[in-house]
Amino acid sequence: MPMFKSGFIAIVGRPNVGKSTLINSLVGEKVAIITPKPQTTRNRITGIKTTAEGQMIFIDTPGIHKARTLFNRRLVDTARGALSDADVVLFVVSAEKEPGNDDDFILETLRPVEVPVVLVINKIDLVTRERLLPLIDDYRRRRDFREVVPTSALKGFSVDRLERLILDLLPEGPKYFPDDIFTDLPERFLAAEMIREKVIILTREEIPYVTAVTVDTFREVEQKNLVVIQATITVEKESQKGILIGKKGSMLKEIGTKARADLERFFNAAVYLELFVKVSPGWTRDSGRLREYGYAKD
Ligand SMILES: Nc1nc2c(ncn2[C@@H]2O[C@H](COP(=O)(O)OP(=O)(O)OP(=O)(O)O)[C@@H](O)[C@H]2O)c(=O)[nH]1
Ligand SMILES: [Mg+2]
Repeated sequence: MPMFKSGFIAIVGRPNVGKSTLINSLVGEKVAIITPKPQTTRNRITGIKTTAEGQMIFIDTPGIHKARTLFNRRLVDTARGALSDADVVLFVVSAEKEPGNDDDFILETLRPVEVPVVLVINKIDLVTRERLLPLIDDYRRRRDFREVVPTSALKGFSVDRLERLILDLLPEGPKYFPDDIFTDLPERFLAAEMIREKVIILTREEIPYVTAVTVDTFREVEQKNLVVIQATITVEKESQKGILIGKKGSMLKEIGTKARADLERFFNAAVYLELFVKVSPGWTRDSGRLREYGYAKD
């Protein structure tokens, strides 16, 4: 019998390059939220894919950048923390962008990493072949990557090829999770993330970056195939609370409607969703409250 392989695959890169889109595409389920705005992901997101040959435990991470604020430093620490457990690292970059300071900073972070590092050049649907080849050379000059795989996580180009490569690189190992499990994240967390995704998509300026979502109630009513969710959206200022609620509650209603549709699909049940908005002045600069909202050091 061929041996079974398993291990952890850390997905790292600058904000907005498509790491979360890639994990969802690799796993075949939406485990990570995706928005057009940078710094969407704030935690380690696990996505598990099991095949006859092996079990791949993907870890999506916050975008790594030269962070100045306490909150952003926490996010970067979370991302770097995922590297220590990894058997394979996917360094994801965008084909649209020249390698920048943040990429060099990430390469610096990756320098001591001894496990295979694969360069994933994502968003190739946005560039021509003429543009891609010099970009590959440019990155190759910065590190001797185990492999370079151009992908489009959005369109699904070369995601199969990447999976094949990962299985080849993983060590022999046990099946850590049952076949049908695709994440180990708690349902409450997944629900909070789906709500946060809608807030980021529907709001502007600083609002996405000062919003935390916590689920206060998550109750399954099995006889009715219903899930009751009460969640609090926290912002830093009264004015931001006003924007989130909107005229006659219109914004909060839209967030609720869109989140509920996603939650119903995800939990395959009817969802009763109730949202509250709270002001917690300066929470993004306060280590105690960062921890309270789920952004502690791992
Ligand atoms: N055209 C194109 N867009 C993509 C591709 N992959 C991701 N995107 C888009 O890029 C944006 C960011 O995608 P995410 O997956 O949230 O990026 P991320 O790297 O996880 O971002 P952070 O969590 O903020 O670090 C979204 O609008 C995606 O739809 C791709 O292959 N092609
Ligand atoms: Mg992300």
